[in-house]
Amino acid sequence: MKILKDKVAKLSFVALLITVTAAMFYVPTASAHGEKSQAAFMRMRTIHWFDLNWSKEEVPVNDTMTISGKFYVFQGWPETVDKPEVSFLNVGIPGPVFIRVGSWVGGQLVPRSISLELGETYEFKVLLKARRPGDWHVHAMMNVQGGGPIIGPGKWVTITGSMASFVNPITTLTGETLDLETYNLGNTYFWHGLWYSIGLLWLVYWARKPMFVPRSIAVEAGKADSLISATDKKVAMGFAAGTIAIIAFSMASTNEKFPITTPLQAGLLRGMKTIEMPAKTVSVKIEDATYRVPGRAMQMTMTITNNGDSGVRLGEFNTAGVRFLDPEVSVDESGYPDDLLAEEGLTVSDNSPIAPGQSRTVQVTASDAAWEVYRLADLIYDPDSRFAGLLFFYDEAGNRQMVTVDAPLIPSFI
Ligand SMILES: [Cu+2]
Repeated sequence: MKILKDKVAKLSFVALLITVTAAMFYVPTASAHGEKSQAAFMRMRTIHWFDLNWSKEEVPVNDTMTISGKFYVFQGWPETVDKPEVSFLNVGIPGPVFIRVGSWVGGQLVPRSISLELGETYEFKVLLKARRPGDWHVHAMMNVQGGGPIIGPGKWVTITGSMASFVNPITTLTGETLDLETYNLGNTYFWHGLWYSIGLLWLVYWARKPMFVPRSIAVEAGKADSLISATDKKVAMGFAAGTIAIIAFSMASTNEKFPITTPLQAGLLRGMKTIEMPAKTVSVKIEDATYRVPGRAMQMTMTITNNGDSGVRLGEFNTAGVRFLDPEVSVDESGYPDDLLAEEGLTVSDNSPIAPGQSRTVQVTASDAAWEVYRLADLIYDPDSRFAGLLFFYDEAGNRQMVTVDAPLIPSFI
């Protein structure tokens, strides 16, 4: 009996070891970083990112790359997200694995928060400089005050080289060239070290003598005054005067060394330049839209009217960064992230060119694993079952036009 018990104990121990070891070696790679868990309707009804481009997929340390593209600020902004009157164009990366050398909206440098208008389309660019080697999922993103982070599509970018060689030089208006990676570090360490030591010195001065029980007894016996000698008082005065002297002296010498300094530059940037989108010649009416639960697709019945002078075909439906394409009409050449690109995800019941002046009602199905992987299917849990997205139509000459759609999205159960 005892032998059996021992065996069981031994085996359980081995099993435990194997489990722990397996857990240590199992490192799941996260392929999305926050956006999946956000409410689906919020992702579909806030900012639509499109025409995104990551200039490189591999960058050595100290080299730069850009993320550029456009974003449309959806007209039917959700109530629970503050309007993007104070927003900040950010990048979603795990810490400064890149540094942001510059970011622009409509050609204007935007180091500060900006004001965006509902219903407008903007062009943006972010210039990044590689700092830490590794594989990083780089997102464009917008922070909205009172709303939170609105995360754009992310793409994997590899940084090669060594972080030790990273430099961040800058030339000030006083003509000095500095490396922001290390600038002023020694000075910061010195002053913190100095004041910390002075604090310790003060403690050590008193802690040389017995600190607690004898002092407590002396105070209770009414002999508290005997605990602080004349020398103690002198030392205290010395510390006080010394502290004030060091502050006054170092402040003066700092002002002498850096005679020109400015306050922190801050404040909202308004009046951002928008893109004038070409006048729309296609109008779309969503008759109804449904999605199956569970399922990987959504269906729309839409009436498309072509008021232009060239036949048009529907090439793409884009919602929450997921792009559903009809390969007969539109093919991605930008290297868009695979997990968000449904190259053959868009099916139109009749996608022959709609002639000028003609109107046609079609069934459109947007179907891809991304619908489930990016949890757009989780709209079923949202308090507002409405979707929004971008439709891209192409005329015979290949000109593109964007039409925004917005309608209730009704679940159907199997
Ligand atoms: Cu990510």
